[in-house]
Amino acid sequence: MKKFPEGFLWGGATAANQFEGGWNLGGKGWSVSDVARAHFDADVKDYNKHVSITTKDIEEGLAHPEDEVNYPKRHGSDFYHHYKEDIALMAEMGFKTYRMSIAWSRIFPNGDDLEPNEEGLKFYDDVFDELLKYGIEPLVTMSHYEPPLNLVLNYDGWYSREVIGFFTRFVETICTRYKNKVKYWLTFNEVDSMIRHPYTTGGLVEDRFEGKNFEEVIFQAMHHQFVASALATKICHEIVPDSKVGCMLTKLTYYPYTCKPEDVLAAQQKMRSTYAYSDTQVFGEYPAYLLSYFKNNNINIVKEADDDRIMKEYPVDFISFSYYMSSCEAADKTGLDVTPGNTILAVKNPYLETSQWGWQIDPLGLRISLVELYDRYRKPLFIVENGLGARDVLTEDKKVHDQYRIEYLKKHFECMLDAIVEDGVELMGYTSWACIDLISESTKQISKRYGYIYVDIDDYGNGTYNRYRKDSFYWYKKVIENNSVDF
Ligand code: BGP
Repeated sequence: MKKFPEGFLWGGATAANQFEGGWNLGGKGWSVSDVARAHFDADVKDYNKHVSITTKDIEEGLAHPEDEVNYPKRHGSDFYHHYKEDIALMAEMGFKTYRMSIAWSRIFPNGDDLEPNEEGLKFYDDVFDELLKYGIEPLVTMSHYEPPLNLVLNYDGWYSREVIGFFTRFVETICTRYKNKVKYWLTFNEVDSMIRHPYTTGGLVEDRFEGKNFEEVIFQAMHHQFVASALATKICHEIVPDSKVGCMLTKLTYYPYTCKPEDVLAAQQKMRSTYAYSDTQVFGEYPAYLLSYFKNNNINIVKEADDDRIMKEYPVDFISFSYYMSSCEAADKTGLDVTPGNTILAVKNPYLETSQWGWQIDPLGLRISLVELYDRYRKPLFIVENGLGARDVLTEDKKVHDQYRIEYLKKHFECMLDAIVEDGVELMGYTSWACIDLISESTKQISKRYGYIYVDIDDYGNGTYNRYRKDSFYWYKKVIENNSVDF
């Protein structure tokens, strides 16, 4: 029987902006996610188009503070009031770790405040204490689509250099406060996603940059995040000497559509939409192909004298990533079938099935991704998001028979094992997205469910918020117990 390595960190993942709720409680300020409207996967119709939010969208969001119908993320799954029950359920499944994020606007409601909000700090103290009570190691994302809205409205988000200072103040505050409780940290969730959704990741609203090259704006903001991420790593290591800090990528695997060399080249180039970010954060400098891209596209990044040194001196300790799907790439995509993907429009692979949302299911692609990343970087890897979004049905006796999810996960776990045992990949752990149902990022609805635990609300936030164990709950518990998928 093949087993996972001893000490393998099994667990689950969520993010405050989709799960926590309590958006206006305990002194929390508005975050970008509190006013973000739904953008459906199907809206991404162009291969290179990003998902945009306008100033008008934000104004509408601000004008309707009680609007639960359009802004379900404000209430999430109400972890804010359910954390004890939720953590007890995680413990029942045998979790070794739990990935969550700290909502920046709960600690610094406006982002630029001089003093942190004590009530916010206390909330996460309570959450971490509860986790540690069960021996569950917290894995904390510092920023998961949660820049405080004030930083958008008064600073233009991460485009402003000043935001680096606000972020490092936040990092210093949370590292100091939780230094005896949290050892594993991630800086920016899916750091590469700014190019696909500049608003949620970078607080960039396109219509505020009229007359500017918006791609240059995005890369400037990105540069600030790279510097901030390196500084966060430095701060974290200084305050918590045994801490491990990782970057977090969207691992989108692209296959050549055919073996025509032009298609192979196209796929190789497309893979840079992930690698540009890991190369920079692991090697501490921009890769040559990205510098060429800047040059050829007249993108001029404004840097300060120390930026290159900072990025070089404080690379990440490990690489974490989300993995949901793969796509194909061709030199000429005219006429090829397409399907929605994780904020991309994917080229359909005739060998793969898709989820109910069109995302292509590809367990072997996970093994391929693990090998690619490990061979390229020789750094420990951590899968911090993977799972199946499905329309689950709660039966009258409050059960969810999600055999399809078990099958999806089993195949992915087998591929992880092969990568470890056959390919020698160093994999620290796995946290499935999302261990408890939460609001989907792309649809802003809960009906795209990922959890082992069902949350009884509908797409408009109506319901009891009761939690129910799905069939996959009992299955995952056994995986963790046996440290294997054979039992
Ligand atoms: C990742 C994000 C998550 C999450 C997940 C699933 O890209 O980091 O926040 O939501 O995708 O996507 P969705 O919710 O759109 O199904």
